[in-house]
Amino acid sequence: MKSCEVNFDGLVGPTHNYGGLSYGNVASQSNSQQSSNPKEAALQGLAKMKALMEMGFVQGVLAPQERPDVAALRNLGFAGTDAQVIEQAAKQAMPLLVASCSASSMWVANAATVSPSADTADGRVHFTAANLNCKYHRSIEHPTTSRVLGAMFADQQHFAHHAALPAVAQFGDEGAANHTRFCCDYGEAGVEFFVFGRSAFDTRYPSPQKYPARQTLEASQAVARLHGLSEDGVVFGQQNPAVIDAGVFHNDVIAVGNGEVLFYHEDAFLDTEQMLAQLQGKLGQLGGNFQSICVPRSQVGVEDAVRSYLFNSQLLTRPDGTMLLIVPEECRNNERVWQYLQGLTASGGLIREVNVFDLKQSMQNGGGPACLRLRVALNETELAAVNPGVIMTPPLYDTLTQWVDKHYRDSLRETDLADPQLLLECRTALDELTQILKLGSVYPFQIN
Ligand code: SUG
Repeated sequence: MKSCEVNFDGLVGPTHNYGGLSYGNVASQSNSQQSSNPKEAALQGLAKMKALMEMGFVQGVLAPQERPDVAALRNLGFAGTDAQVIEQAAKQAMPLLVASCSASSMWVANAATVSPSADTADGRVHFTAANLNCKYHRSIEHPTTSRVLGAMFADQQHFAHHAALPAVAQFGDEGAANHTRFCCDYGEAGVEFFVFGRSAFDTRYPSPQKYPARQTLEASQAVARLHGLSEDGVVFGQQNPAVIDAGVFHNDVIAVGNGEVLFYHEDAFLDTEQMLAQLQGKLGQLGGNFQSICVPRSQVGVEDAVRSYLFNSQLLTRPDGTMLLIVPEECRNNERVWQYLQGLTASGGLIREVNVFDLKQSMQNGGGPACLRLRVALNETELAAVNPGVIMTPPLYDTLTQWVDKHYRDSLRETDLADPQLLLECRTALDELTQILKLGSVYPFQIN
């Protein structure tokens, strides 16, 4: 049976703004308080989805969340009508209002960890929503994420959904941003590579000194157990704490993998040789030929990697088996990175082509091409069981761009977040979106 990897991209929500909410994420911190353009952000994301669809890849779309999250503000003690809740929060605790307005659910690589059916004990595709508990503004995403994923992948014969792990730092889980799968064919068993930043219970593992390590070993292990993965099909590796301190808050900022290939920076991991040997050995057992492409620090330093988001790229397999790298514009603007990429594609290796996308609105909050997509490998039967409303088609692209044009503002600043009208605009837009994507009722304002 034919299988493929589907990229479900997060649609940027109407409240996209630069809140400076992510300590340890250099772009989020340095663009704090800038004026954002939600309309442009959403259109940039849609342009990427359209381009991939036109290249022949199956492309899906993942809906944004209801913001401001009035229910979250109520849980923090603000009361009255929705407008009063927003007004009080703006007056008494602006940082909480800003957090409740974040459109961060757009970075769907953090929505969940996904294991394809070929890897799992019960032969279903497994999803675990990420608790994202390192940052308050992201920790409020998972209940809606679970409902949206449930509406997209509703057929229980093929899809299994797990609730987010316990919401404590010891089980900090950031989803697929720290998870890569290697395989010969998407429909065959593969090796799932979980990368963690620290261990919560075992002091032998080092931790970063400055910035938080968001993913714990124990969270990754729990996800592997929940998904029913076999020991032979799993490798755990640790991120180099020094790169976390240099701004690599997720592993997908310093490495990306697909098929039999891992593209990574020399400084990305601890015990790199041993980890590569495990990946090679386990994929070898499955008949695969693991290959790694290491970018040496002499050619691209960690700082350039973080600034350009070279590794937050999408590594896609073309029909002829060669690979294509989808990178953000910032890679072309960085001389050393661009020179490296020119050399890479000219070398006759597996990666033959680099495509550049303007995702500046998302990039300014630390979200590149890979952050914006959640990968789900599906066989033909499973693909047919996905809610067809979320699969990108030329008419859906047109409908969504018109929807964005109609509902989104082209400028948003912190003071605008206190406007109760923004909540109404957001709800009106999302209500229409659930009809466009045929999701049913998934938002708090629709179900309470
Ligand atoms: O969690 N930025 C996100 C970026 C997530 C990128 N995802 C991956 N690497 N997969 C984060 O730090 C910034 C929001 C603000 O500051 O307004 C933010 O949440």
